[in-house]
Amino acid sequence: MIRVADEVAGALAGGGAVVALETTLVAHGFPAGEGVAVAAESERAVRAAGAVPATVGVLDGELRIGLSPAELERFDESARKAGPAELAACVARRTVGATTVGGTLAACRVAGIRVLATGGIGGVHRGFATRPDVSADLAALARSPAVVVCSGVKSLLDVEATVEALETLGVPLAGWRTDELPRFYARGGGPPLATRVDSADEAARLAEAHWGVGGAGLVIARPPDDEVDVDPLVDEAVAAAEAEGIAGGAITPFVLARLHMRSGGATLRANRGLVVGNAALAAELAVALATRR
Ligand code: PSU
Ligand code: MN
Repeated sequence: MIRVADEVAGALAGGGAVVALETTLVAHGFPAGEGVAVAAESERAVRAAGAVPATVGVLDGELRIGLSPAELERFDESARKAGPAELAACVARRTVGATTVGGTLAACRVAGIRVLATGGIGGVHRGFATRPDVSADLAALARSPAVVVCSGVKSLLDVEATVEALETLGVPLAGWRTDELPRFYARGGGPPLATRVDSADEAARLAEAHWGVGGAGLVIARPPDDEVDVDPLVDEAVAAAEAEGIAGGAITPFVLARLHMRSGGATLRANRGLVVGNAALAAELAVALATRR
């Protein structure tokens, strides 16, 4: 049921640096075709920093850890979004499963991968008090010993509630060269962060310490290099999703697509830049962890 690509298996066996990458953003976070290009660019960024990329997804009844360029092409918008609760169905029914952060963390646990990169983690959705919707990314973080490098929490979520939920679950949240949580498209503006790391080695020491005291997942939040001010557009897109009755796992792809359209492509460029930048930082961190061992 699980197939680890030879290159990834070799790196793991030799104690080398490996970075897991998710495929939900490939299939559902970008317009058709562009997601695959972003994935390929992320893989190149990981390699340039001296680590091996392990892009994760379900294909032909197997949870695949490490994909060839041809396999990556199969993650188009027809793929099922696969969080921890959908993985088994994708495997059993041989459906193409594009793994979310939570789904990708399952692969990290079985393969022993300690670092994952993404754009933004899922979290507590706005309006959760009347319509509960909390991403399975959070519970997966609580049980997976891995560092997730991201640009904070997507501002279409309830950012403050997400930060509280992470604390409840015992998931440390540290800023990359910042004392304030980035909000995906914006470099700052999120809640203040009690922990900050300024180098890959410092991040590696924080992760090791967390695992050493019995912890599991942790989050390193890196501000995007180029920010775009889209708060009013986010509010509008979230309202449009609600008005059109979009619910559950379809909310994030709907809102992202609408933002890409309404911002004239500005959010697309920002999203692409931050995903690739996070992959590069995750690789540096994976190298630092491998060096310390
Ligand atoms: N970051 C992006 N685009 C995305 C996502 C993150 O830039 O599409 C995805 C991630 O895969 C994350 C998922 O795990 O959204 C969370 O979805 P949900 O809220 O339905 O759990
Ligand atoms: Mn959800």
